[in-house]
Amino acid sequence: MKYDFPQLDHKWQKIWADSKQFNAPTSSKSKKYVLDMFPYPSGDGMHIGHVRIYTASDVLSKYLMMNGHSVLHPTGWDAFGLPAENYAIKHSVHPTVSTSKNISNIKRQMSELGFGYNWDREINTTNPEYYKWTQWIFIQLYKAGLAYEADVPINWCPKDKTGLANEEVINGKCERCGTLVEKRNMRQWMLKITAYADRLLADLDQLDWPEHIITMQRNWIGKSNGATIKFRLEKSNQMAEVFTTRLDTLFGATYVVLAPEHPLVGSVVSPDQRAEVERYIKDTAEISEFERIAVDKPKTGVFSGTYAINPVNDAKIPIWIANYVLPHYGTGAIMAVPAHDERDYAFAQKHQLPIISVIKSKDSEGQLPYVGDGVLENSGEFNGLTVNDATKKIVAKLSQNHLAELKTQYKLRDWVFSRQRYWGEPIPIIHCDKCGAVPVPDADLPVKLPEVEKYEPTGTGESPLAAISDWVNVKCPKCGGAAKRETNTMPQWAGSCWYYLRFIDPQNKAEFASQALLKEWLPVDCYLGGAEHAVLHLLYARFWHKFLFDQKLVPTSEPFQRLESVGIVLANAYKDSAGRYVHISDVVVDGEMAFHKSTSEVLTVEVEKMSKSKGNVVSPDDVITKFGADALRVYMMFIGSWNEMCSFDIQGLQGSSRFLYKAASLSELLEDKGSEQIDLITAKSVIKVTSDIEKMQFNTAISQLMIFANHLSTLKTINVTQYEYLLQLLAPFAPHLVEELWQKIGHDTSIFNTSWPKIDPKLAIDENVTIVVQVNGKVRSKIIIPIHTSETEVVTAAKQDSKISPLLNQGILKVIYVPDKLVNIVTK
Ligand code: ANZ
Ligand code: ZN
Repeated sequence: MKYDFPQLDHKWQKIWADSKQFNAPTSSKSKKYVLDMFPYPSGDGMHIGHVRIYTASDVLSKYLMMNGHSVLHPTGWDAFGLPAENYAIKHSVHPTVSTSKNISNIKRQMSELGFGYNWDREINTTNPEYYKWTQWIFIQLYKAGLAYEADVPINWCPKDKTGLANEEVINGKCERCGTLVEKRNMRQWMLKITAYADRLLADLDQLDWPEHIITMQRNWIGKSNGATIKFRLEKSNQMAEVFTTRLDTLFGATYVVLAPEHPLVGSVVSPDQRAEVERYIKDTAEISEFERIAVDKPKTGVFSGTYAINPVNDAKIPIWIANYVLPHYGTGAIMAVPAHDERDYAFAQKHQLPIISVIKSKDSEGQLPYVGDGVLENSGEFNGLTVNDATKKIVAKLSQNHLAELKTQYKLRDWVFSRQRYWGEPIPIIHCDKCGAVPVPDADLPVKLPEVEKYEPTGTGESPLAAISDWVNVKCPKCGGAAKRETNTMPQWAGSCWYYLRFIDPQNKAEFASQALLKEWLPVDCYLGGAEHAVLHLLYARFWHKFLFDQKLVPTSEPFQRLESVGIVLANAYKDSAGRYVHISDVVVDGEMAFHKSTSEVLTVEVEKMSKSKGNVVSPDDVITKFGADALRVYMMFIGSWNEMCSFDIQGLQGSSRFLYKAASLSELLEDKGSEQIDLITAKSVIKVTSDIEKMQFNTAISQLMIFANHLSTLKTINVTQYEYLLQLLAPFAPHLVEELWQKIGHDTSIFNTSWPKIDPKLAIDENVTIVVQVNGKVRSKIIIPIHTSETEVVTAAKQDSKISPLLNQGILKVIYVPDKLVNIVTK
């Protein structure tokens, strides 16, 4: 039997589209909101990683529909961002042109994979009707004091006259022209995400999210409970304030470190050390924060020439300047305790500074640094106290003189929200000399992104928008005087901060979404995507959502109740003897061996991330043409546990394709007028596939379907009922082929209008247990019975047992029952 896959696929795709089979639900009764992270419309189309995510959300949606739910399963386009702008600069094509071309390509791919999105809810973040509301939300943030302007230091190239991202600075030089980069304070729009730090942290507990993503958010927010302590400077009345989470180790502080950027550096440095300190600061100015604090990097620093006084014991300790202390965390200064901190220990060893152990425990014997728990030593009056008690007592003592204060510190910083770029949402603010920053009135939204001739930065470091004077110059909405528009745009993360809200009410002209509809559909029940967004999109969206919740504009305090994160898809990369990568289309695989197609050279194989340079990118289009959409869908769900990394392998794909052929060929073995008898494997398959899909364990669901199909293939004839179960269970995974077979066996409506099979769980039980039967505590018999049989049934069976019933003539006093194990009958 042969199926003409592209043709069969297209036939059903057209039928579904015409009948709006998978379109928007009208009622939210028994709703499920299934969302996948909407794509950026890249020129390369969808990659296999997308296919893995979107197939899963599609399987889940189709499954939920067959279970009677109203399923909201929309998608759209996260279309602002640098790639489109860079493409525009290079090819002089307006970003809207390339974006819409890319969108129609990905849309074609999605349709060819049989994805049942609610296309009448499609949104595009670059559409003015959409970003009108992105701007409106920004204005609400501004009015609430959560959007503000500030001067913050950024990397600046004096030759290109533009700001650079950290990633664009290579060894302190501009990546493009090689000029030394300067730090420059630049006016930026900031969002006060730190105001939500505590709630963003606390509410993680109420989410059904993967533990590793929760941990990443927790670490990124980085709450530390500690204290600030003041160290008097020996030669002045000034104080150096440090932040520590280990107040208990104060007696072990053998030096103080200031970040090179610390404002006190100028005044603490002694005249004879000045030159050396200045040299150090200059030499280390360009090192990234990441390298500065890495535990395995050498710890550099320089002595300031002066001393500080430890407030707890008046010890005189040296002040050092070192870049392993960061300027924007805590107070930008630390007390260093080399005996109990790894970085301080490495530094003290390198610069021969004293190391005093102040915490001891059984496990610490002779081990430095010792970072664990214990009791205090070498700490005067506090010796013998536990870490906790000592902390309390030391705070109490020092706070009398205002030298210490408990303090909670977060790693999270406010969000730099402006970009000096063209392809983003204009920030809807007007600057007036008289009135200051004035938000654009609602009636004037959206502030449309104007057409420009050049997308490149203007050379003033401002966005290209600054060059369009008739756009920039406006009247102040407040006083009517001459004013100028803000020319910075929003970062690419803005549009995705609230898109899941717009899907609920995409055409609404009066509000970003109606309150009634939001109440019906929120929260998103299941959100699927990649872990790379763990602390970017997923944190930003939670922040906006909580703000909207506070404004009483959304009914829930969290947007995404359950999150599932996909594992990345690797693939074989082939190398020839010279170590060059060979493109997969030039590789012939024969069993365990791989050869070059034209030279027949034997190739070596390694599993690697897909990339163009390694020649191992698998194109979904190629696979679909050769094997059909269903084989790819089934394979992507079968390839391994969905949350874990997996490796694409053409032989595995062929296996999935064979499985589909087998499932199809079974339709030849159907009984004319079948019985409705359900056998054990059928029953077990219904139970297992159902619970596996609920748990997103698609690979084991497919294994079970394979067992099921194999089983049916061993029968001489198959009753229709059992085969229909197979097709229904397979439908979410292989919708095209299944619809075809469903039609072939005599149905004239879609299989997706049928209800998901339900089975009495008892029919799926094949395990028996041996139950010991006692009479008055003595073992008299054993009975074998299906596991989990009810108490009444077990006891009845025990009483009727041939060895037992003769013993019960006096009548029964009571029965003791231990499930699946024992019945003890006590007679009168
Ligand atoms: C003394 C001490 C003793 C410390 C000890 C640790 C262990 P978290 O948990 O990340 O908040 N620190 C404080 N500010 C810093 C800065 N700006 N740059 C680099 N390091 C800084 O870490 C808090 C600890 O990190 C603080 O507690 C401080 O070192 C250091 F046995 O103080 B600790
Ligand atoms: Zn004004």
